[in-house]
Amino acid sequence: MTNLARRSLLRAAAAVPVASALGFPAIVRAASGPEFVFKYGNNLPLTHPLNVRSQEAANQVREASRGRMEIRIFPNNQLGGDTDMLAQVRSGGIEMFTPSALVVSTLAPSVAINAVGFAFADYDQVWRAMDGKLGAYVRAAMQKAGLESFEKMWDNGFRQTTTSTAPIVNAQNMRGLKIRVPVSPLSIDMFKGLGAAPTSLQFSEVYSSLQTHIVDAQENPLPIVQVAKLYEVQKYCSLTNHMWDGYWFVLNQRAWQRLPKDLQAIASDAFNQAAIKQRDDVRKLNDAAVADLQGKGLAINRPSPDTFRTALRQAGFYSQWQGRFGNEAWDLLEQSVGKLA
Ligand code: X2X
Repeated sequence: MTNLARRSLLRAAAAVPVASALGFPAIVRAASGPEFVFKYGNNLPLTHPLNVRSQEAANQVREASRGRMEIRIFPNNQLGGDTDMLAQVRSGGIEMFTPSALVVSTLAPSVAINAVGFAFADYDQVWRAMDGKLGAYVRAAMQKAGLESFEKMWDNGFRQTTTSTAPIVNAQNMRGLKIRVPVSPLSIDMFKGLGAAPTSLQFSEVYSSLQTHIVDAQENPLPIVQVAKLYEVQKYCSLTNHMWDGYWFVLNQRAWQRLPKDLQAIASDAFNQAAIKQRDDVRKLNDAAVADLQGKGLAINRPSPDTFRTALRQAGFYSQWQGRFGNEAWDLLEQSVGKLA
């Protein structure tokens, strides 16, 4: 071997972490790149805790797999809207996606059960259900629809209602309200049950639709109102807490099954640990969000849930969705939140 070649090899060896340099394959892997590259798409701005913590998890996977597995993140609808990314993760165009349960329900209706209107009263109830039997039930339904998922849901939050017209003080104020909702049959049904005029739009279209008054209202957790700057095109924020929404970290089934078991374990551990940290991030954001959004000009009010629940019962919303979800899922939900219908 010439001196030049020896010096080049030594420089390459020096560039690889010592622990890896002891095993020749690490140098070969570093040169040849990862064995598995997963593309992960989501619909949130880079600053949302979902992106912050998933990047940490991706870094952990790269380190723990010694470069064998790499996860490339495409945030903020870079790969298209929710509907596009859901189709891509099913087909294998991408390997990972974090749809709201509301959006996955277009594939498997029971997945939206965590979003039943005014069901969960607080996060204790949410995590007892979603980290327990109800979450396991939903994951099995997604698996039947061809989607694997990590055990721990990521938090989107309790959804609140913003408008450009008037505050929402009671269910009566919902009547005729032109409100945007995600691409979600349950969301459409719930707001129709309240007498509103809901329109399903991709999240990427929300800001411009509010700005041009295609719709006068939207509903989202406060951290989303903050990171998507929706306060710039809305005047009122009514803390309706009308549903809790979470993100499932879903994976293309064939891509997941092709992963060696050790890499499956590394990825699951990294993303489940990141989910718990992200939940705490969202809780802290929510604690500070009301004051922050008031400072940005939103008028905040806190309506009582009573008139909304009564309106939904009178519209037959709970009994109708108990029928759609089926008694097994509905009973699991009521074990956490009490009687709804
Ligand atoms: O589309 C929405 O409203 C959002 C961002 O909350 C979801 O991903 C469902």
